[in-house]
Amino acid sequence: MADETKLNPVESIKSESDFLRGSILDDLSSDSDHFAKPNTQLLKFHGTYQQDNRDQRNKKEGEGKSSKQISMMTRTRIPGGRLTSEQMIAHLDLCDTLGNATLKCTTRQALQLHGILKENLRATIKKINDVQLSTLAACGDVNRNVMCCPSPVNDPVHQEMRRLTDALKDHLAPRTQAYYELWIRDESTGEKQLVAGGEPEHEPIYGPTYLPRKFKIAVALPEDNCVDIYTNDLGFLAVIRDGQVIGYNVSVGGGLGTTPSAAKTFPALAKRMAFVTPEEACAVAEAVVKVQRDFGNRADRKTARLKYLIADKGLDWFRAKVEEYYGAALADCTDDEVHGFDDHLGWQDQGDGRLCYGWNVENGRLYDSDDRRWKAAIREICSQFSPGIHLTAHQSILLTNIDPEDRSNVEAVIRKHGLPLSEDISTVRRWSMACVALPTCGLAVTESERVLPQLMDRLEIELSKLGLEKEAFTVRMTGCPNGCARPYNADIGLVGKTKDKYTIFLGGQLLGTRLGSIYQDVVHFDDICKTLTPVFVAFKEHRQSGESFGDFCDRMGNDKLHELSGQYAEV
Ligand code: SRM
Ligand code: SF4
Repeated sequence: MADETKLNPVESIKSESDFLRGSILDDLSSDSDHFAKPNTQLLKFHGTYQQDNRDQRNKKEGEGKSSKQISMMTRTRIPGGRLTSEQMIAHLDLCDTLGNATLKCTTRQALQLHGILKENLRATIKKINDVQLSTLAACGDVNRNVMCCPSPVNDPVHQEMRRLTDALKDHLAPRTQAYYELWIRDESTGEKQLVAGGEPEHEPIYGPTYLPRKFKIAVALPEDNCVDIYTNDLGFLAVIRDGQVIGYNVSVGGGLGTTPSAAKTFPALAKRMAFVTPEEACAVAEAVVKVQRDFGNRADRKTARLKYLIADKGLDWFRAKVEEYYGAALADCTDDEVHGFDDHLGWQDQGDGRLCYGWNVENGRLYDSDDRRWKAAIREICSQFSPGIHLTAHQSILLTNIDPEDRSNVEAVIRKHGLPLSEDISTVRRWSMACVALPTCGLAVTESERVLPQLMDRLEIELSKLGLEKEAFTVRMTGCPNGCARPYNADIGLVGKTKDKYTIFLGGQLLGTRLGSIYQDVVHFDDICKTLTPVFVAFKEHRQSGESFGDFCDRMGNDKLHELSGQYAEV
């Protein structure tokens, strides 16, 4: 058990780092293929993780060698997932020239490059900044990429939500000049500079040790919780009257990471705390961040997220502290609550004479193989039609601002490169997603992204035999219990437990408002489909009219589900 009086070592790395500099600059000029350990903690704030190729690691160990093939992952922060064709092409160029030739659309509407060698890291980050994007605060103990519904509709509601997303991103951005010095400034210009006005550097919101842990925000609307608002530390759910956003219901303390062996850890959905007007939202977000900064656990990183502070002290205490920091009492939440979810896939009218195409990218991975050429297709679409690119929280892409006359031309490019249209994909695959896991993620205990497509092949057959192929439910897989593909509130969550084996969670919900519970533990990958099939039969036989798969599993409860599926497994 962590000593609650002793600060976690990451805290001194932060406090001694001179606002996130550490000795990264020295490491950058050395010949070594990797960064020193303390600097790897600081690099996260700059949007970079040091990783090693786990496939290669196994191979080398087999040959009796231990050397690792080290490279960096860089994550570009893209508020609300909105970027231009040029910015997308710049990332494709980078993955081809300096990365591992793939690009990952993440579950938080960002982009990740993998396989960047240390010697190319500066050029990579510089190029991302050259196209007006940034990796600063994409990772680390700060507010990260702010999520927002990616719909391109330009009504007052979406405009206001986009305004708030950008305002939160700016308001909570780290102020350190370290990022500029390390990655952007011309190397030849010499010494560290003081910020404008010659003032010593400081972080007005975070302070020198930043937050105890990562911090995540999402902005959603009741009819469309596509960003999974309640899995975030802080959520803003739009309250709409007469077509205008009059304010937001603020939720606090969501987070999914858990360590099954540590009972003190758990996934949690955020709790609804208060109502704020659009004008109050940024200042209240700052107050929430500051309360977590001052009272969050800095001894034990396993229990340092905001959800543990709220579980420990209670929501009433937390709200009172936020009001104290904000300087005024807050109003109570309105009755407005999440009641819909849109994955935005397929053709949609933007409402301004233009079209948007929601394009399903399986598990968010863009690559070119002999028969499927994602990168080539996107390049061609971006160069020819110059659409806006909006990334969804389900690892997919919306192509926006398409001239209706180009609809069939866009489809033709997609097909030409061997790719399915969203309309060609089965419902179960459309609603599935997997985290990165092997070979790059250092925390993975099982495969995820690389095996989910095979499981989908099997589930498609079984669901169609049962006539359930049109049922919409979420299947989300992760390679460890950290929950990066948000499996715990999915209808079916598959969580890597130990080599090739998964814990199956059932009973979450498409709307993202309920956590599932463990149905069966330590199931081999090859047995997942045959474990789930009797539950599908039970669902078909005993569901109530219109009931979703997750709702059915939740209503039945685990004992009854096992009893029923036991009967059907024998048939
Ligand atoms: Fe995550 C750590 C990938 C969304 C919870 N996550 C990691 C790391 C950086 C592994 C590490 O620490 O060494 C993974 C990098 C793998 C790689 O090779 O790229 C990683 N997380 C991802 C992404 C790329 C998954 C994906 O396939 O899309 C997502 C990037 C989002 C982004 O653009 O910012 C990603 N991670 C999430 C989410 C979902 C969300 O935020 O909506 C969660 C659950 C929500 C939450 O935060 O609780 C999530 N990731 C974690 C955790 C557990 C945190 C905790 O409180 O315990 C870790 C481990 C940690 O922080 O110690 C983690
Ligand atoms: Fe890695 Fe685990 Fe996150 Fe998957 S869930 S990307 S295995 S940390």
